Amino acid sequence: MPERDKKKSIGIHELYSQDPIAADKLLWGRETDSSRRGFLKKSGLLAMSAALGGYIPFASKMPGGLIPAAFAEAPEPFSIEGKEGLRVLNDRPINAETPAHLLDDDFTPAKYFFVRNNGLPPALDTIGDVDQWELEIAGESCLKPQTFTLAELKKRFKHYTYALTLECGGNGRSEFNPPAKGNQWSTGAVGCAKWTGVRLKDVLEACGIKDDAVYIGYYSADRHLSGDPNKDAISRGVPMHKALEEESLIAWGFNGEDIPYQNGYPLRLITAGWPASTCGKWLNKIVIRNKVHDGQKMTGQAYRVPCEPVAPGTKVADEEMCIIESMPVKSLITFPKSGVTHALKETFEFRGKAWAGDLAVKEMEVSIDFGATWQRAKLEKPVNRLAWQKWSANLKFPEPGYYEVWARATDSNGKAQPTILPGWNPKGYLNNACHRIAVQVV
Ligand SMILES: Nc1nc2c(c(=O)[nH]1)N[C@H]1C(S)=C(S)[C@@H](COP(=O)(O)O)O[C@H]1N2
Ligand SMILES: [Mo]
Repeated sequence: MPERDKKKSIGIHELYSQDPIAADKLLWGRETDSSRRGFLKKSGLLAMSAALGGYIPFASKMPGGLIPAAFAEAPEPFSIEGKEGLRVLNDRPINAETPAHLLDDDFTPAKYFFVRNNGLPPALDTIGDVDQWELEIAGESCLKPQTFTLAELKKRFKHYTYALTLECGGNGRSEFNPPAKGNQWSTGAVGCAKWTGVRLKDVLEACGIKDDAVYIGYYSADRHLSGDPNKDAISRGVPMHKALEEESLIAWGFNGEDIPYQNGYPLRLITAGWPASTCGKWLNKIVIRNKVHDGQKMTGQAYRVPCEPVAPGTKVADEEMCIIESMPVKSLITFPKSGVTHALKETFEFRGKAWAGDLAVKEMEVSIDFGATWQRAKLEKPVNRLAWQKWSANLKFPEPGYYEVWARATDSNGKAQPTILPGWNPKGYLNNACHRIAVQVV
């Protein structure tokens, strides 16, 4: 490629990654201030239209400081055994998220299911014969502690299969400001697969639950990053009422096959609708506790948010942080891929997924004018409780130009996703802001 063309191909995207303030200045004619709308100077508007490849019909409605979705995505090289097309955020431990357009399947295939590891997974060759994999049930509130092999679990208890949505509590963290430490997930720490296993409830009841039981906790075969063999990477849990739900499973099956290695092969806990950190992978022990489980990442500030809302940047004492329970309502546009070019005359079908933690989604809407007006989308029922729901909307655009399609879900309690950002919190959890994609209409 000639030197001159190379230079030209360094787009606004690279500029954003190298110098976001300069990029903002170029696009917006000023430094970022997200509090105003319709501030675009003529020169900034022209520069932005040129960079986006077209006139922006709803420019006056664009919130100030908004980075157009067309620039906000960056594909990166990738290689994790058994995975494809994921965006790798970290390789020690492995953390990789799924681009929205790869979540278009009804149920997320193994190769696209995100990976969030806190430590070092057990080496495959140490897992050995999975029929002999052991699960111990114990804890101070367990009447008859017992150990089952995977073969015994399968033989002794009834099997159940449910489509269950798993989302990391930190999904969306990258948008918080001031930034929160941790994996900078954009939208892709979520997936919905058909999990097969036995009900946690049946196994716990077979081992006897004492009257004073309040919580369960899991222990797993992965190890802490420090390499300390006695330190858990993570050991979390849920209150008894969540543990005893119909859909809480001890699972070995994933879309009819073994659970993928990075997702917890051969056995994992599934308590869907809550932060996926409650779903222990490479599961080898469950304890029934007479107090809130106090394992690794249950205490301090991990997986907790301020009990009362705080101003961005506030330091919050541990006692004022509350454990995250059900995840909030959220949705994704999974088709088309952001950046699509579309002919003006045709109606175009947009589609995606929506979920709402322990609740169902009752309404789905889309906007083509930066959230100024909304149109109702078609929303399907979940295949079972705690499975994500499919939605679709046929859209027409008034004239050629750069658009964004925004999607907004409302849960069965009437709570809708925020259009820009929900409450800031120190660890950057629970960002359920509306997903948006870029669309060029020509
Ligand atoms: N044993 C174990 N279980 C674990 C984790 C882990 O690191 N080790 N990560 C948790 C977190 S924080 C999340 S978000 C989910 C991720 O599940 P996935 O990697 O299958 O997508 O697993 C949870 N269970
Ligand atoms: Mo997570």
